[in-house]
Amino acid sequence: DYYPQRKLALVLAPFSGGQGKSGVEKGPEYMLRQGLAHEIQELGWDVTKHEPLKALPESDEVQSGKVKNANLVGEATERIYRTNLEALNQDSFPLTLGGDHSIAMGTVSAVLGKHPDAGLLWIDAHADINTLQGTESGNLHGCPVSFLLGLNKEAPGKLSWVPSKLHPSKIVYIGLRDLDPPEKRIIKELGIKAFSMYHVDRYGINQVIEMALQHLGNGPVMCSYDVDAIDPQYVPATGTPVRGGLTLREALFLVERLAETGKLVALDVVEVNPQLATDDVHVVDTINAGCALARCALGETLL
Ligand code: Z70
Ligand code: MN
Ligand code: MN
Ligand code: MN
Repeated sequence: DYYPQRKLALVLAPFSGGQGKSGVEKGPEYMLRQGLAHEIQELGWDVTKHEPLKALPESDEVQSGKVKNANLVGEATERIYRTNLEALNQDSFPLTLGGDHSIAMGTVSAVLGKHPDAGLLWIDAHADINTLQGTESGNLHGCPVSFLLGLNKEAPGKLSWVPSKLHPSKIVYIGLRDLDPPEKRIIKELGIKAFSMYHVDRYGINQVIEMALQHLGNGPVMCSYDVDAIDPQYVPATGTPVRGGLTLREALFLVERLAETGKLVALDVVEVNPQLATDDVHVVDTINAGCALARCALGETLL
């Protein structure tokens, strides 16, 4: 058990600069309004709230080279990194609420700063492993893994802070179903363990998570959870919904199992975008799913 004192740092990351759709910066606010902080307290955690992106400068950049908002993403992710590393050093579990998935450059780097042997579970419909060369969209939320692995020789502007501490053998994907051709090539070349929705159907979610954990070995585990891994029938309010995803039970089972191992050291819940809902039910379903992921990862459903 990494957190016998049950201290939790709730890190709000209302950030949208890694992609083009506004509204994803509203994710933390909606999850808090749902009562998430109180729910976590009721699970026995001592919760402190952190807002590293307060007074983040307005971006005046349009595009720096091939990717958009490189300086803004660099500034935001470095702040998140510092906040999360400090939390980890004080024996707190960082729960980071996004925001788009570019913020994982900060959250994962912090965990690897504290626990160099940590494994990373990346739950997502997408691999987010595009390089500066390979990205078609120029959206940095499609690139964080390439930065963490050090696949970009020269990081533009303020992105140069990101340390490349992640070894390809220490990341496992679950839920993939929408990859760009260069991403498939990178995953193959580096031999990265990846369970797509095909594997979830073939083996079932229970066996997939066991294989994932076995691959990562015995050290601590971080989970970066993009809610678009879950089928849009349960999580419609997200920037890039892709049909054929995890059921809500499969999605929650994943983090329940992580809680059971006692090896989970940090969690991100990202890409909740309440503004992309077409009705109120969509907002409620999406926010409830995001909050349930956090609670289940913290042991709510364990007996
Ligand atoms: C695409 C890109 C992405 C999330 C979309 C999409 C990446 N591969 N990630 N939505 N969450 O733009 O690089
Ligand atoms: Mn993602
Ligand atoms: Mn995604
Ligand atoms: Mn796509």
